[in-house]
Amino acid sequence: MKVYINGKFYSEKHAQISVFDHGLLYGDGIFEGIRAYNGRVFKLKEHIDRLYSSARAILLTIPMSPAALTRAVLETCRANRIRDGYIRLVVTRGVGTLGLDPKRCRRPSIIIIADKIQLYPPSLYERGMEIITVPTTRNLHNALNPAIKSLNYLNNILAKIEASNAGCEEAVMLNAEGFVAECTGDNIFIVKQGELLTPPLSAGALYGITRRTVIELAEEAGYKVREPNLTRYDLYNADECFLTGTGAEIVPVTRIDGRTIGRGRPGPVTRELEQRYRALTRIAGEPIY
Ligand code: PXG
Repeated sequence: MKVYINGKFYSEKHAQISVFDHGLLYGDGIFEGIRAYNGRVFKLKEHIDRLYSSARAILLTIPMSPAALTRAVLETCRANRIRDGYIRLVVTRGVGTLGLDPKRCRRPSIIIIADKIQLYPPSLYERGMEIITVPTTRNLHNALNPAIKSLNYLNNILAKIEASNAGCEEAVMLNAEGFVAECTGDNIFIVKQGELLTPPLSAGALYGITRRTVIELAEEAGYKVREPNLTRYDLYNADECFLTGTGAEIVPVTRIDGRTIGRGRPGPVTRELEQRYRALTRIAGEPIY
């Protein structure tokens, strides 16, 4: 594997970053998780745009234009002969000193890793996932805004541990008001009487690129999509439920907090959207070669 660090490629063994990098010392940085399908990078522009939006929100100037960074992502895919895979794009505040002050960090570090993707087992997509709401609430907008895809993922990791301790793969995170926000690495949707409902971004979710794509696909397919605040009651009484994310794509959910959702099997709307999403990933994206 060849890893891109600040304009150069390193072997896996030599791909190293300083212990004084504020990405490590303070989680001071941002990232994107991107997928390649069939020799194309899916939704690359959207991921690059979100990375620059995260950077702006934390006052980090990426020392490279979006066009140059796009070229670096494609070059990293080529260097690793990627046709289908997973790309992790990381920008840290850079090497500084012990002490929070980001002014001590002279230059942000840019890292690009292109690897194989680790997927959930196929049986999970066939049968559906069981999820649980957890005690750890989503970060407040005024603390660490959930729209920032920062290197500080402890909020999500704590929720993931809580789900895992309860024998579940994913956690539903509520916001401080008790409304549904999202899961630890996925957005959440329900289907109710033929309509698609997903929490508004103001409820405390990442501006998910898969979420947006699924909304567009659903509207094309003739479904009405709304973004109201949702409570756990709405989840329990849904006809169908599914999660969306770059890594997971569309995951059917069949049990929430011990309640069976719909008929306890992945529903027809979820299946239709899965098919439409898969069809899009086969043809769309930025060509690598
Ligand atoms: N919410 C959170 C908190 C996320 O981290 C999503 C929603 C879905 O967003 P996208 O834009 O991907 O549809 C994410 C994305 C991983 C991994 O390695 C995690 C994500 C994406 C890719 C890989 O677990 N999270």
